[in-house]
Amino acid sequence: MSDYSQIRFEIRERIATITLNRPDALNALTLDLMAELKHAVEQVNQDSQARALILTGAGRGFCSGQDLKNRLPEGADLVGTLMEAYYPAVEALRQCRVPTLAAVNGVAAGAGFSLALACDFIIAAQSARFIQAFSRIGLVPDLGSTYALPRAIGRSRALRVMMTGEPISASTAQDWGLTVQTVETEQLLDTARQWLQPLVNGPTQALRKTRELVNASEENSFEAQCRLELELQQMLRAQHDAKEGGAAFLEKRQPVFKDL
Ligand code: T3D
Repeated sequence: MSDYSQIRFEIRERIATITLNRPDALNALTLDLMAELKHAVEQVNQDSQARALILTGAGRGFCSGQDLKNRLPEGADLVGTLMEAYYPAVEALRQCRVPTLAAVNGVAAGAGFSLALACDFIIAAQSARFIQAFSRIGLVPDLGSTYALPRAIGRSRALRVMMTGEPISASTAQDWGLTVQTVETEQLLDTARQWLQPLVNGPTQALRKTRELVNASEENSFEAQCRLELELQQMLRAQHDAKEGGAAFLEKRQPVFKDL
């Protein structure tokens, strides 16, 4: 599957970009779109050139969540279908081989907000809005929002925006630490690429293991976490990048990292 119909995909100058591409519906999610998203993330994992991933949306929206004009019928197996068709795409983003950044160009609503939260970082255009739209239509947040949002902005703020459905503006998102930067809409993708440069040049494997450690810390005791840190440290010390990093320090030069 490389002829995508619901997304656009490119890898340029070591950065992969996946653009959700249903602008007329503000990039609402469908089974096909989620299958294409998962496939594209797998392509990134397999491409040794790719050192970072940007997820963004075509047109004026980032993603409006589930396509409300194209839902599973009442009585269908929502759990089975979406765990098979939607969850793997989100999990693929969360486990991506390279650092991931959501460049939120407009509204991110419902499960579209959840998709942004599945990325390591979010940069928002000034036109961005983040809406936990679920309660507005009598549903609970899904696609990982109840996991990721309280961890990102704290329980009270998360409950507030989930229960009220009130939009979070780009400036509030930055104040709350949800986003790492806010930029003019026209500069969003250039800024995202620049922001990612240190990570593109960074030790990809160690960066991925850092994310793995932070995720594991949600469950581990302090002792188990310290042990896991050292296990990963021991593994990394035997790899090219840690040897190169140490040598570059001693030789007073920039390291050239290669490990995938
Ligand atoms: O039941 C299940 O399937 C379980 C799954 C749940 C997961 C979820 O994600 S539930 C949450 C689903 N999403 C929403 O409830 C958000 C719905 N959209 C909105 O509330 C608003 O569109 C926005 C706040 C996102 C943006 O508002 P605005 O005023 O900027 O744009 P608009 O005029 O409402 O929308 C523009 C077009 O996009 C419009 O099409 P039209 O009428 O011009 O042909 C609108 O219908 C379409 N659109 C927007 N969101 C969706 C959508 N079409 C399909 N599905 C959407 N989610």
